[in-house]
Amino acid sequence: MRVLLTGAAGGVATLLRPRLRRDGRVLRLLDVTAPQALAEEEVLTGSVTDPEAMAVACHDVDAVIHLGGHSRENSWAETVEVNITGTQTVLEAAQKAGVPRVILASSNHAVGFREVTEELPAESTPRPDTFYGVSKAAIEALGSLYHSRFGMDVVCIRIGSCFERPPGVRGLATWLSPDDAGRLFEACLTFPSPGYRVVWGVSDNTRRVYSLAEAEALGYRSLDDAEKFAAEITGPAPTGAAAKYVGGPFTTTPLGIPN
Ligand code: 15L
Repeated sequence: MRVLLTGAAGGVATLLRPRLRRDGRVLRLLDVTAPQALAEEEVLTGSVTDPEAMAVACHDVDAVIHLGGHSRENSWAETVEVNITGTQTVLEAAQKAGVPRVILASSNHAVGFREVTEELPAESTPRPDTFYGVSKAAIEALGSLYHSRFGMDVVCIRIGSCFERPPGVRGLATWLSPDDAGRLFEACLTFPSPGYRVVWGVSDNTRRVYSLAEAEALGYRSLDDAEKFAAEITGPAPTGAAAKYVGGPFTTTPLGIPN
């Protein structure tokens, strides 16, 4: 099995790569700057916005994990080009190459203006908090289109906060631990014929507000809880809009300004 990772030099891919290694599986890494290959990894340099580079990258691939793109707020033009056009380019290349499954890295910011309530369903309709959030809602729509038109399996993961440790007090609710990320992406890679799905990417945190049911239906079982870091995490708890809404501080960040 060969799995293509776009954005392979980025933070989430760096956490995932060692956790997705399996006997008989080759990880093909693609990014604009090449990461150093580990055993059973292939490295390609190129942009997700380049159809030719994506055609080469998708050749002889069984699944794509699309992590490439801007991971924070940026100008509208950059966001459209890299995140939306880039995802369309990835899906088009995958479809043309006959890749049966694509996993798309969506984000909590696609629904950042939904109020924090218990067990927010994964398929809640978009309420983006930034241009970045709009791009994540758009990639979910693109995934739906490519599934419906071409029968590709497409799983969109609305990632909370995927870092080594929960980033701040909000992260105690939104954290996706690296090990749980490995378990979740593995479930998305291997669950038989998922069709089109949207799931939350979150650990089973005591303060969690995102539903786990949709990811658990794919076989994911979280074994981590951010609460074990609670005593070490100092800093102010979110207030105002940052506390009220799922997107936290993204709900007040200036639009279109890189941060
Ligand atoms: C995201 O979508 C970002 O890519 C990441 O950097 C974090 O800010 C995360 O959301 C979050 O909400 O914590």
